[in-house]
Amino acid sequence: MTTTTTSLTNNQHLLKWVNDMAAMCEPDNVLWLDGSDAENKRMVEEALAKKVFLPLNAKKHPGCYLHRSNPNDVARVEHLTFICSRNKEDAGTTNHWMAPEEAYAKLKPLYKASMKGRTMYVIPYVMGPLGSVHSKVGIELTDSVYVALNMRLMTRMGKAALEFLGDKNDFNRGLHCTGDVNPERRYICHFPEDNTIWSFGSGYGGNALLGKKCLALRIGSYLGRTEGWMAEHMLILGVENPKGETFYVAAAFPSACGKTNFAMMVPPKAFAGWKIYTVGDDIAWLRVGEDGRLWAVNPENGYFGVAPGTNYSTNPNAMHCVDKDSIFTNVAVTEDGTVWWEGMDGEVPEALTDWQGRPWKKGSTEKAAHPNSRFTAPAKNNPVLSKHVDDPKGVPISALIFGGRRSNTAPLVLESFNWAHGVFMGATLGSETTAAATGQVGVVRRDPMAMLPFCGYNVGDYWQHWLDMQSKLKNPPRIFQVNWFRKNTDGKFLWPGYGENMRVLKWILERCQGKCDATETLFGWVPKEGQLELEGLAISPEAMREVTSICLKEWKTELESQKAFFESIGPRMPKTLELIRQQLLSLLS
Ligand code: OXD
Ligand code: MN
Repeated sequence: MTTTTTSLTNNQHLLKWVNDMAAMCEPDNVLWLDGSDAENKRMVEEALAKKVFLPLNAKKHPGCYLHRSNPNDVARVEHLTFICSRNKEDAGTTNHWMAPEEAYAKLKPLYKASMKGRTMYVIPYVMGPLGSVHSKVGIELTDSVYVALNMRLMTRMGKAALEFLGDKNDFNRGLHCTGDVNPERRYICHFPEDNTIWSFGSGYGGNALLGKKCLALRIGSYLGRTEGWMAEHMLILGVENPKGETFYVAAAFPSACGKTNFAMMVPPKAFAGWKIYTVGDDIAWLRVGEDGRLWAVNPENGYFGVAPGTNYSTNPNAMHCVDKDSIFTNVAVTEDGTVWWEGMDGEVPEALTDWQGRPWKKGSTEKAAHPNSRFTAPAKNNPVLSKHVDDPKGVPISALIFGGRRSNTAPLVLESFNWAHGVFMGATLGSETTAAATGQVGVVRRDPMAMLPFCGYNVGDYWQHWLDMQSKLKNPPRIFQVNWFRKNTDGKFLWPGYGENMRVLKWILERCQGKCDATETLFGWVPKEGQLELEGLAISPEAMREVTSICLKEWKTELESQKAFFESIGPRMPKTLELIRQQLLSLLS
């Protein structure tokens, strides 16, 4: 028999749905989470008792715990992620599709009695600042204490979310069950028309923390189109100049291309008086304000960042974010119980326990931490957190930036000629793949607006929505394309990246303020010689020339290869974008 703690709400729609789901999953207990500190303490104790959490050195990592996932469950699973719209065409060619009735019928038997002997946690949460028109309520039902504790860090959850919801029926219904973590029985299904998510068989963040990729991006992008706003895979940051003026940009990069690093960047020494403030590191919800500008909120309340490569020189602020009250997933640990991952500061320790709990020795050919090992940290730990992060209005966006991981072709920075050309830049974004999703690493794939795995509807309709937004924007942001990953012929990175990206950001903001003119190329505007602030940067003139160069032969190949991608989108492909492609190509022949 199921026992239920007080439900904390009189919302009949919610009570009925929770009862229906509990009747199907048959948990021993249904536990409504209020978000209090006392509740958190109890749940951490439970996670430790069940060995879902392993203790770390409490002096060095106060309030932090280690989680080791099942080794078959370490990343998002795009091939098992479905958009279950009523019409197949509405999911488009870039998504896996299942008919809603087929998906419900397939998953119901898996959920049936799946929580016997377990607790079903009811997690009410808000994506976005409390009291904001931007924000949305979700309820996640999960049998995973790890998921519940992560959701506590990543969202605004508990009683405040129920108060925000009141008695409305307008909430995302998210059902998550860990099952037996069998990849053969793993499904991440989205039902945009029902505002519902059913996730089964994985405990990994992107598959199981339903507020993040599932609601804030896949369902969010669908809601955005229906309601006239945009959900994007973008960081949001504020830049304060020495005069004390702050400007905001939102930037889309594919997974594991350094969004968290960019969002928390420390400007180089030569930029005395410049400050960066983080609003968000992964997702932006964008709306047109009454002033005709684009305004952004970060729907999340924490960071689920990639650990390897994070250190005190690449991202000191992220290191401070994980100083306390954080969860580490699939990292290695030292003999004294401190966390470790490849790319950490200092010497590689002689001996470690690897991400799977096995002894590891320095010099081993295997990685000690999983390449997609993660930290979950509360935003309030961030030393450079923007003071507007809880502002219901959001922040006004001056520039939108698209960036991929490209060893060739794409120059350091390029400004679009106009909105439609900027949309084209986003639509054709290409990037070399990383470990954030399962599959081959290092091949170029098209990742439009860095949303390929996250767009909850037909990408052709999504691009049209982007194009249509222009008519609503009296003061549109300018659109730029950047590439921090260009390599020389020896395969070495040409640009130092990290904090030095501030130099490019400064130019972008000067362009937005109309402070400088630029050089026109066939594919966009680039900085005039001498315009990029290079003081204090050890980069040779040849490297600078190479990293900003546009090779017509490479661009021809690029534009030609975009043809097949555009054709693959099918009948909903906006003609405007194909015309831009043809026009650019014609300039080369
Ligand atoms: C993420 C991702 O975890 O994009 O943010 O994969
Ligand atoms: Mn992401």
